[in-house]
Amino acid sequence: MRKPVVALVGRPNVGKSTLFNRLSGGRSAIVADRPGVTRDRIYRDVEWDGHTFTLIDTGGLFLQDADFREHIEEQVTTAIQEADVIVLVVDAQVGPTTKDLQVAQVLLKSNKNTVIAANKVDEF
Ligand SMILES: Nc1nc2c(ncn2[C@@H]2O[C@H](COP(=O)(O)OP(=O)(O)OP(=O)(O)O)[C@@H](O)[C@H]2O)c(=O)[nH]1
Ligand SMILES: [Mg+2]
Repeated sequence: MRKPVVALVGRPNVGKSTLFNRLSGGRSAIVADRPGVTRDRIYRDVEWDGHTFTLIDTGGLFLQDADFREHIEEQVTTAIQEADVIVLVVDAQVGPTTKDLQVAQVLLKSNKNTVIAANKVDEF
């Protein structure tokens, strides 16, 4: 049986890959304190709280001044299409930004079930 697919989506640098590594129990996604680190999507099968699902890490949407922005956006679009549920990851330290709103609009158009995860609440 096909496992449910959950995609982590958000603007750059909000901590999608860090969350992906935490949930998948590995270090397959590269993490760094600068936007545009993740470019290609990554898949891992995850068991969390008694549930098994396939998790997708994606690159950040609306990346500024990058010639690979279009490539990232194509990758994110594919992940959104494949997902049963999307986790919209935001940075609670920075608060809502215009880019978060733009990402939310993309997800609204996709008509996919979406939950928001306010990340980075450990340090204020
Ligand atoms: N304090 C704190 N920092 C975090 C948390 N999650 C991620 N970070 C930091 O935020 C920065 C960006 O993390 P990434 O996981 O690379 O972010 P991303 O959303 O995957 O970034 P892109 O792939 O560039 O879109 C890194 O310096 C992380 O260490 C968190 O829960 N708390
Ligand atoms: Mg990343």
